[in-house]
Amino acid sequence: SLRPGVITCKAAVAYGAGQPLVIEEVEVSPPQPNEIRIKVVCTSLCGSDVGAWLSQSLFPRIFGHEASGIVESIGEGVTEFKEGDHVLTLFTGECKRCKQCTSDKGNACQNLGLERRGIMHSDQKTRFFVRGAPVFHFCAVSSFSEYTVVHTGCAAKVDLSAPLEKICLLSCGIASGLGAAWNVADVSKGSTVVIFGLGAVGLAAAQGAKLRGASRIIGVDINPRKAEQAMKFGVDEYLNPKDLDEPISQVIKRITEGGADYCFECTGDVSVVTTALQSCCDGWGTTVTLGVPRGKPEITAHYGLLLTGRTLKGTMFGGWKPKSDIPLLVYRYLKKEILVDEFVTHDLQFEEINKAFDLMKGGECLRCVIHM
Ligand code: CXF
Ligand code: ZN
Repeated sequence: SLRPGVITCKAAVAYGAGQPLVIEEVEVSPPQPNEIRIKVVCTSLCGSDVGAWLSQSLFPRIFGHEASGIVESIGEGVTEFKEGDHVLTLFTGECKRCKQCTSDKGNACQNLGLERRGIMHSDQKTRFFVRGAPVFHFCAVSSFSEYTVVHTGCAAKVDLSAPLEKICLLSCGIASGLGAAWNVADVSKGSTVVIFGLGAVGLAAAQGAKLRGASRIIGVDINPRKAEQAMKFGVDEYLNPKDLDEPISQVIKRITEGGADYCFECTGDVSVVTTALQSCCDGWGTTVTLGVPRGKPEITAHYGLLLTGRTLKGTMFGGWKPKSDIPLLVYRYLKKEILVDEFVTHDLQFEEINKAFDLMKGGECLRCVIHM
């Protein structure tokens, strides 16, 4: 006998670091005040899901934070969404009231920002249960479930005509890369850009730089297979640090006459932050970090790199105001101004979700879209 409003459905539950997910029946609580319950339609796998699965210790847990879906039911006080609305989930939300949300300078919402404890923002509880025991959330989204509950501030309503099996990519990775180039670096026409890490996020940053008129985009990755598809996203030249017998920053400084205008760190290896700073030019060279480190998060660099005028900028979700801006990015996709479909390298059924984890771990995909 279920509590009123509870539904049961299938979810992929992680029971331990690096252990294959188990698809099983979960109970999903009804949406609480200011929450909505979503029927997840598609969810793509992001490197951060794999990173957290491999390195964190909060289990059992339902991962997934890059998703599209349809509103199934709404909680008390919800006026902004109705059953049937199409939404993208937001791993970092927007309350529209706090100091961050009311400033146009940033997007780190103080109420609905990145949730790291595996619970819901509003009551510090979970909405998932397996055999009566609570299951932790991920980023207050947990999209590896046929149904999930999110705060209204952690969902963006999108155009009904937009294909949910593609726009799920705009829920995290692709939006983050484009935003890093446009909002954070503000790449200018004719500039030289270096992208460290040619996964989906790095290639989205490359696309953003290209659309701004960058004249030279150099892609760097230790996996030569990453070079294959890089050109269609704007990368002009590929460098593999493993093929070089001098430091990559030295090569970049030489071929760019002193360093790049902009570098983007999209690997999550903190030592690459230093390399990126060393690869941008004196005076105005700017490094933007997008990668999410799995291990030791400390960075080190010679202070002289800053004394000579470089800037190091961090970003979360490409600086986008998630609820306000993401629907507009969906329109830009519908108008064919940005590439999204091209990032989908694999379409998988929900039952095959562990294959998506293997592909991401092995650096063999850009984005796997999981169809629920
Ligand atoms: C990440 C940011 C760091 C924690 C997990 C989610 N964002 C997107 O991938
Ligand atoms: Zn992500």
